[in-house]
Amino acid sequence: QALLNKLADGAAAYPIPEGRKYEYGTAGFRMKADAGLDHVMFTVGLIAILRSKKRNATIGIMITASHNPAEDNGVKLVDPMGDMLEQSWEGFATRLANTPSDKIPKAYEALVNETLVDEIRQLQDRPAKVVFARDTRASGPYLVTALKAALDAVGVAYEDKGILTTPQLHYIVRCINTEGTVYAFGEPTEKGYYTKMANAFKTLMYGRTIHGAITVDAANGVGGPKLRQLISYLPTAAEGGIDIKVVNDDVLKPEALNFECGADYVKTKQRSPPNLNAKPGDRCCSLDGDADRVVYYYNDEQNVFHLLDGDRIATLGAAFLADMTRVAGIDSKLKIGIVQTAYANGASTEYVEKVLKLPVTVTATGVKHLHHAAARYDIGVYFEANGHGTVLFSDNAIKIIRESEPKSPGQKHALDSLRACIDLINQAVGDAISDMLFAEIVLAHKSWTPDNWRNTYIDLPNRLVRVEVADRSIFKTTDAERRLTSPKGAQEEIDKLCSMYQKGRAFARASGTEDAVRVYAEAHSKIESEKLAGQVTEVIR
Ligand code: NG1
Ligand code: ZN
Repeated sequence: QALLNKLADGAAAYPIPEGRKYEYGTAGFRMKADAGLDHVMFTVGLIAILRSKKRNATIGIMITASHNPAEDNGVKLVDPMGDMLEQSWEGFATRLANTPSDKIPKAYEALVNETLVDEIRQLQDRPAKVVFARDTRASGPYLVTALKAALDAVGVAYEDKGILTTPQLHYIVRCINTEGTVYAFGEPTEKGYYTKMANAFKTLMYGRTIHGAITVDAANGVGGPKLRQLISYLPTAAEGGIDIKVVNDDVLKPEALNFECGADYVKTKQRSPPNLNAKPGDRCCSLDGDADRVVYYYNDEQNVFHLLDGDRIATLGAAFLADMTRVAGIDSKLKIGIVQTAYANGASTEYVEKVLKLPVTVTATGVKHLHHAAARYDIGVYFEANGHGTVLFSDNAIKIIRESEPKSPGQKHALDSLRACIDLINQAVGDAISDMLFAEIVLAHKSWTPDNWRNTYIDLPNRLVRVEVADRSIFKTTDAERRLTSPKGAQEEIDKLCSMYQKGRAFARASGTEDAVRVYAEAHSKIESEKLAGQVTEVIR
């Protein structure tokens, strides 16, 4: 009863604004920071407590709105291994968020009974532990207050990790929960994150040279200061390391965040941030606002802009890892594969299957789907075209890579490199900074320029359209969102249209993050891809 009173008092300060509805979507909860997100924060704190008791582990909470404008914010939960909240719990989070403040004590009690049902007494008495962090948004500290109010009302142990990138928080959660086990992920601190990555980087750079500087656009977000810190742990180019130029790293001017810069800007506008001033051939990349996405790009000698997106990073990384396992003589023991979504360019899929000769799995949009599919390979490389992704090594792969005895200096070098990859790549979640270092290393190993990288395959011209419809919920899909099952007849029409174009491929699906339907089309030429996109838009409108 005392607990219920405390919850009632705490929740009263954070009412739901009139008419507001919340949903835990692909990116957690996300909205204008002052539109009732404080109420959500309070309820998320309670869900984290239940989840922590259920899993008997530390649960993470990340406060960020990623690539959204500065006035937005959001929150998502991190499961014990540093992965996204298990899907079956998203519904609990949504339900509690939509509960008015005065009903929260009763709703919490009901959720205790529902979620901790198995061995109810034991689970309820378990101590809960929560860690949280936020990006650089101005609304962050206030939202932390609302979160703490819930944690204090129940009286659980928590740690405020201050400002971190999303992947850094995921890293710390996984470190805490694996400490002292054979799966120990590292030291659960920010410094531990930098040293683990820097040591792996040094091993991988042995005998290699990175040519020229890499310019990193940090979207004026948390990635800027964090990347600067990492740089202090890395050898410079003169020391056989890397020369990183950080731009757009102003985190003091709130409105600069994601404004005319960042991974989402570059990917959707297909152009470089206007203030970059890179010369032809210079490698550039852009992080998003919480540094879990990265895309590469450069201008060629004719000053034509070329994007090297998530599909490219995936093929680059997979080619390297497949080569290394071959040189190490362990390729027959490991199943390597790539996971993509329907938005992956058809040319990339063909390149993976025909040239790299690796299997491709296609999943629904949203990293949690890709992550789970990648976990079914020994080495699973997953990326969304927008630059969110990573590589997962199975327990079996880690064991084989760690325990294999090299029979030649070449094998030793390959095994050392693979061991270092396991540490360099943030397996908890897609990590822009780690992915960027990985790409730089692979380019150095292959002695590739951005032109070499781009010429591995030529993207099919494509078009992505956002279509406003009266009710997007009528659009139901199957086959990894590539085919519509409803409305009736729509898929047949899309099939007919696709068959009229050389290399024609198109699909329509309801967005999980916006009130719209997205139409994607690709074809042999730019004009055809645009025409196909237009025709499919007509079908669904
Ligand atoms: P939706 O809105 O469901 O298409 C978008 C991105 C996803 C993913 C999520 C989460 C596209 C086409 N879709 O999903 O890749 O990143 O946001 O942020 O880019
Ligand atoms: Zn992000």
